[in-house]
Amino acid sequence: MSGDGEHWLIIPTYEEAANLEAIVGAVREELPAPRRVLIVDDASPDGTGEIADRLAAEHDDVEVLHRAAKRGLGPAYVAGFRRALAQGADLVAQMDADFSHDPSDLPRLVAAARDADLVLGSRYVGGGGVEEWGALRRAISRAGSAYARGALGVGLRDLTGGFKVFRRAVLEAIDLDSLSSLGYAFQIETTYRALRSGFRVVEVPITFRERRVGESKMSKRIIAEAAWRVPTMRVRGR
Ligand SMILES: Nc1nc2c(ncn2[C@@H]2O[C@H](COP(=O)(O)OP(=O)(O)OP(=O)(O)O)[C@@H](O)[C@H]2O)c(=O)[nH]1
Ligand SMILES: [Mg+2]
Repeated sequence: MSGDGEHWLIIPTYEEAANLEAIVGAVREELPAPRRVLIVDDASPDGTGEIADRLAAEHDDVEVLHRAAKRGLGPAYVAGFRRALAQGADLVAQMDADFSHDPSDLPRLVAAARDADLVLGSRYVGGGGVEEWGALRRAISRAGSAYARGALGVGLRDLTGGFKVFRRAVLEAIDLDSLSSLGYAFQIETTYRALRSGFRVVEVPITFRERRVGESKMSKRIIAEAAWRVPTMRVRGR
């Protein structure tokens, strides 16, 4: 199978035309080989999908999954996970396209997956942090992780982050079909399911930075979704 043993990286994009070429260039330098970079674009109106196609044509290790409409980060990741599994991925990493996640952290996260099943890039363990966020957004993010930690009864510090590395077995075990969360709740739910399935989850410190360019898509709706979904995850998990 073509993808055997490969390190896959999934980058979901919506209106990231200003970031995409630079982030793909950076991750191609940092992600340990053998590698495959999968861009999952939801028909961005700003031409991100066309840039992605050009990058895929230029580089053998880059491919694109086009989705017909913007349907949220969670479903975009599920589609990407399926593609990676179908093609034999061994490790599947995920990160944002906007440089909030530092490509030079990739080797450390991938290395941590040698002794863990799921690696979380974590802002809230020693050595991790957030730059350039105002007090309000910091408070919301920390409160979100604290709330989820309490409600789910888990010890992890950063449950809402989107910089993660999964071993293949985790994605096979967590029933991608029944994941329906769109935003932060999606990140919480995949990690929670991994824990419940008995996988070893570790946190590796990262510094998160404000997006380099482009509009913020964080919304009250995505926060509200996480707030009401977290208790339902626990009930389902019993
Ligand atoms: N395919 C797809 N990608 C998305 C969607 N929503 C967000 N993204 C991408 O997912 C990643 C994280 O989204 P962001 O908009 O950066 O979310 P955030 O980091 O919480 O907020 P800001 O950086 O402030 O906008 C980025 O690479 C986005 O382009 C979506 O509906 N579909
Ligand atoms: Mg962002």
